[in-house]
Amino acid sequence: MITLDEYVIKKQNEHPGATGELTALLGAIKLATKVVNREINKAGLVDIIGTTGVENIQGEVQQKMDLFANDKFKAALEARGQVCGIASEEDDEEVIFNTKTGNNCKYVVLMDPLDGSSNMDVNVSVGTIFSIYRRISPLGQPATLEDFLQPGSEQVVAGYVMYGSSTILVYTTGNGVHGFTCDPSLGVFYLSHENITFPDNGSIYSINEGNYLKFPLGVKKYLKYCQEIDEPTKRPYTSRYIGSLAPDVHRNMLKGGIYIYPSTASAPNGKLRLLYECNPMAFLVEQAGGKATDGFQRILDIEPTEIHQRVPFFCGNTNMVEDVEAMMAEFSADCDSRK
Ligand code: AMP
Ligand code: P6P
Repeated sequence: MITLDEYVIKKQNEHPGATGELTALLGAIKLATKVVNREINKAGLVDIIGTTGVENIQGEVQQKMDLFANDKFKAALEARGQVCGIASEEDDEEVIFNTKTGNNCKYVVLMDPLDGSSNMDVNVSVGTIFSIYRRISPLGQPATLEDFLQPGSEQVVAGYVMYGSSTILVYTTGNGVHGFTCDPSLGVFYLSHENITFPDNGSIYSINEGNYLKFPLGVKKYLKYCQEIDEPTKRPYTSRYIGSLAPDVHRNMLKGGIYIYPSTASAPNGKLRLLYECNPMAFLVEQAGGKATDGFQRILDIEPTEIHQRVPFFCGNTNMVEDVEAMMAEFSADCDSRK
């Protein structure tokens, strides 16, 4: 049983010039995860569920736990002194650690500190999603907005923590996807899922079908394809949708499936944010042998223009994503943002 710390150090040693800064940064994320996990596990007993009554820049009412998680991750990252700035779903703008220490750090972190948090009120799994980039602005200076607006292909690390029946931290540095499950009696993460890889085929589709009438025709055609009876292709597929991105993607990576949050008539760019939801998930999905697009182009190739920009999101088994991409090309080419 190898612990997360042992695994990370082992991987650091495979990079002779490594100073340990990235290892320390991953340690800060692990620490914050434990603090958040402790609160989530007693959510019904302490005043941490429900909303703050305050709206974030997304126009969404912030959950009390959103702000708690955001504060804990920011505090842990700043205290560890490996990050020059953070961009978070819960902050309107990027947070720059403009100190001597902060300005000399080479990484920025983008995160959704607690995704799907409204599920917590009903004891359904929620997640933290994070992404780490090397800064492009010069060391010794404060981080700039450009450090955060890099394409997802530049990510050094992407990961999520799923607070569910167990607490599991899953991450990639570009050499496969690896999962570590927390032993609550010790508070230690142990390697439990090495080299997570999509099965060759998938038969689960994850989408909020309540929005069906507002979907692009290509998505409607794909949903009907999923529901047709066809023995050789194991259809009808199974519909599974938790309403929390990390658990939905995690299940599909392990069992095979596709997650879709498309554009709708009322939300032409969909709901999910490129920088701290879609890019990290896309890096993980590709590293697990899958595919992630906006229906037309690779998510990791999209050049970001703003911190909270949204994109349509299709991710999962490569063959399943390509099936829906073919229908988007045939029936919804007008939705292609590159046109
Ligand atoms: P560092 O000097 O610690 O910032 O590491 C320099 C580079 O080495 C990082 O940006 C990664 O590309 C790689 N590296 C360092 N530590 C690790 C690790 N624990 N796991 C994977 N890659 C690492
Ligand atoms: P809807 C949670 O708010 C989230 O960002 C994802 O975690 C989840 O997949 C999606 O939105 C759920 O959105 O519109 O189906 O409730």
